[in-house]
Amino acid sequence: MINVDSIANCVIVGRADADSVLGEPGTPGVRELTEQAIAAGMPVREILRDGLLAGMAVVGERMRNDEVFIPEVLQSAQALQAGLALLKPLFAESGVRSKGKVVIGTVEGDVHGIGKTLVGMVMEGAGFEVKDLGVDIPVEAFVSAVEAEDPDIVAMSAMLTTTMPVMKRVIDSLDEARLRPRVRVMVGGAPLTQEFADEIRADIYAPDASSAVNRMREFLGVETPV
Ligand code: B1M
Repeated sequence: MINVDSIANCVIVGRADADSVLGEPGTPGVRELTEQAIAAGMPVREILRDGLLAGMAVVGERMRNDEVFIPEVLQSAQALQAGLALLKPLFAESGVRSKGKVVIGTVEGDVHGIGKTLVGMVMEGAGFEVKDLGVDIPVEAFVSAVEAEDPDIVAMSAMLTTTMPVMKRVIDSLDEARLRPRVRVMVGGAPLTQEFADEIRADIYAPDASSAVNRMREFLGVETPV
């Protein structure tokens, strides 16, 4: 019987798989436990929310209190990503036609990529074509990607209060390049608010992955919320 708390605990200690030197030797890591949970029919949402993300929430709290530092947080991020990779195919709706195209990335100066990747995965699962630019993406690279890819939505993530202003620079640059009428701008990330999104003239703000998809569907006039 799989206990979702054991997945959370492995994320907390940074045990990506059974070969990891971190955590309890001889016990499974996130990869094996996630495989077992999937095989046992545990809902993806539960594995994600109560296992992987619950573990990372504890790490975030410990980081805030200076109880863990960058090397430990990186190990936890890698452990979480080992589980996320296994969930990815399960998000996909089979045989759906593209409902729109999204270019997504984390803004310059910010290397937090897990939330952005998750949002992209859920969008893909909901039938959107997603071009993931990665993390620490310069302003000009967002503008060039809009020019080259002609997406319906350009989606930006920021996890640091210090990188939030970069989103406004991207929007201003899209204006200057006269690309703004062609593309909707979506923003998200833990420190953001609707107020901030309004202030920088973003079209869409979403606090999490599923509301990101729902808000995008509303904007593009695509039905069936997730
Ligand atoms: Co950093 N970090 N980190 N970190 N990190 C935070 C964000 C922090 C809140 C930790 C803390 O103090 N408690 C804090 C930010 C404080 C602030 O500015 N308000 C912080 C800090 C300070 C830093 C450094 C500056 C630390 C230092 O060097 N002293 C440094 C900065 C590096 C840089 O970017 N230049 C740093 C580094 C790192 C690591 C590299 C070690 C690692 C990232 C590894 C990686 O991504 N590959 C890391 C991590 C893992 C975290 C925490 C612990 C977890 C983030 C995460 O992945 N969460 C984080 C604390 C926390 O958030 N609890 C923290 C899981 C993820 C699924 O959630 O990213 O929130 P999240 O995404 C959600 C929503 O936010 C939303 O949907 C997602 C899914 O529901 N969302 C969107 C995200 N993007 C969206 C886009 C959308 C819509 C919704 O539309 C486009």
